[in-house]
Amino acid sequence: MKGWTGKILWVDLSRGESRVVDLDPQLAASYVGGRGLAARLLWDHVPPGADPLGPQNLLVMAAGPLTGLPGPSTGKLVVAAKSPLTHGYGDGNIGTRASVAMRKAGFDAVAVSGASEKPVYIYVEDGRAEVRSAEHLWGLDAFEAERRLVEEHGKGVGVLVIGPAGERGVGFATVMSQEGRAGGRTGMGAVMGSKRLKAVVFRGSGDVDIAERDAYLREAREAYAELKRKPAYRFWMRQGTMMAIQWSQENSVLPTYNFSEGVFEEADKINGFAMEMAKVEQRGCPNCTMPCGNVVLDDEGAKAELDYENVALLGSNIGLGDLARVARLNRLADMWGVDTIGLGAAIGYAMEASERGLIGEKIEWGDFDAALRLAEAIVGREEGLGDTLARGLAYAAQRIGGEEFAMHVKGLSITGYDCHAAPGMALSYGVSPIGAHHKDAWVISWETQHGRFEYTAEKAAKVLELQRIRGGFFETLVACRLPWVELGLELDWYVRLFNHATGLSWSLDDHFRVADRVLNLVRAFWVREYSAEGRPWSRRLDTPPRKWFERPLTRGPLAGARLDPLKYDELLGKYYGLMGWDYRGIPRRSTLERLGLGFAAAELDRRVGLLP
Ligand code: PTT
Ligand code: SF4
Repeated sequence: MKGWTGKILWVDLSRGESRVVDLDPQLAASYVGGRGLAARLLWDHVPPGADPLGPQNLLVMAAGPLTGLPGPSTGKLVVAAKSPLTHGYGDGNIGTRASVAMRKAGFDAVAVSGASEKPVYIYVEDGRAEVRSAEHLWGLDAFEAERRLVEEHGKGVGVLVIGPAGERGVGFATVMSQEGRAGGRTGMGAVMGSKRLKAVVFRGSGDVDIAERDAYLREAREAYAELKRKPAYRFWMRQGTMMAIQWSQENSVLPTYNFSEGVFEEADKINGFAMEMAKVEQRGCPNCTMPCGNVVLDDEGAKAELDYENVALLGSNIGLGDLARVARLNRLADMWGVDTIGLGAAIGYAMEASERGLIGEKIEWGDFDAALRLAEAIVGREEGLGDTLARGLAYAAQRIGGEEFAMHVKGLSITGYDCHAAPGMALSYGVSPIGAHHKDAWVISWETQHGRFEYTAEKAAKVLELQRIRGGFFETLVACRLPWVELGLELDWYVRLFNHATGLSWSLDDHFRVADRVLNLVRAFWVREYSAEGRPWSRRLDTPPRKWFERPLTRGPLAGARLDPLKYDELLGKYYGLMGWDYRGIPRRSTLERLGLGFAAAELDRRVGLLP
């Protein structure tokens, strides 16, 4: 099996034991890696209805055949588990030296089951693993814990770590690495914490055996050179994802005041140009020649790494037009190991709840001190509002009210795009495989050029096309999608790199078949888990919050715009038709069987009755 290491490391934390299992070549060919492999492992090994924060949940770290090989932006890793936030499939994609070191240590994936009684970390080195005490690390923030581990094990290790948010089970706690890389908005850090797993440390000295080494290396060199020739390269190197603040403002999609508006009056204080004035450093993931981690000093003089989403959710969405203060919230979120998007969404929701008199606390738009205090209460799980918000927006809305402005889909808070005037992007959030995330179908850019207000079949097809590329192709390879998204590095480069690595002769369509299999298995996992937990499945779950349908924009050039509920529902139906799903949003038996998912069809048929 060239291109894959062919090994999965299994660690059972209840017993403190590990074992190495061969990766079935058939499984590798069917699911490739990353999200695909993770989804299949979760389907097979998580008992239906398992408590996401219980020992039965499985935490998977999965690489793909391109991970860690020299090649554009291949230093990425998928972290996945049943999500404590959504109770469905959850994953995230983190750029980290741990991805490279894991493959060099001989593993395509690490799967962690059980739970330890005492805090531990897993040390993985060249084909073997040990479970070690982490008593001395428990309670430390993610930066400090990683520094200590690097001191103990020497430079050259890759570390995945959680902060206090993960230890305390905050629903949107992330896995962290390298003081600014975060993965798993869906609460993957909380799953680690529930297993008392503070960190996983990787050291590897081997090489992944690939089929056509010379051809691979030549292709990779050319791809790197091609990237630097792309016209967008220079501006990207200046602003990275931060350039999207200006773009979103110009297109009335910048989340503002808890997704009530799409323009922010102080956007120029927090946009990419403001960031450029404050920038002190540029960081990135391994193997990346277009690093997008823009580092600025926050209002306390400490370094903070900014991204578009972080600034949109912790800035305009809470009415805060002060980049240095946004940067402080961003840095603290990274140290605590909590999702910046989830945190900004929780604060925005609390500000609106305060304005509407649903809570006693006075938390006004743009009030930095109140936002900071609330963030501390959430991460500290302080009794009352802090603990309620730490459980996620779906729970908070049940307790507090304001369901129409709790901005989430299936429990995962919405990322940085307002959709009052973007039905395609609303659909993308509605049907994302993990809850409201743009990672699978960032259709907004295409939508602004092809008709903002249409609800056409073409739009539904575009969402599916992007899901196949972003959520399927890149998440299974596993590589960063930004060289393609932002600089236009053609997909064929990745197909050729994959073929040289594996010795296979796949076309892009072959990859899309894998993508369809993975997207359907993920949906089947959601339906299975909801059914096992006694939650009825319906198309309502694929619909974004009522605010975008009921309360039009009041500012900017698109004032008056809002989504049309009937047309949205029709658009959803068009998407279901393309996917081969029924009116409930459940895959048909024929769809699952065509994709080699007969085992999932049998299980779902028993539970919810499949349509042919
Ligand atoms: C991703 C989500 C995003 S999407 C951002 S900013 W973005 C937020 N970043 C956070 C952060 O930082 N700190 C923190 N405490 N929480 C954060 N939560 C948010 O998490 C990230 C980049 C970015 S920056 C994006 S778009 C791309 N995402 C990719 C993806 O999903 N798949 C893929 N194959 N390639 C990708 N490339 C880009 O990676 P999640 P990272 Mg991320 C500080 O994790 O769970 O997927 O959520 O991993 O290494 O930080 O890189 O404008
Ligand atoms: Fe990481 Fe950014 Fe490079 Fe992608 S473009 S690999 S997210 S540094």
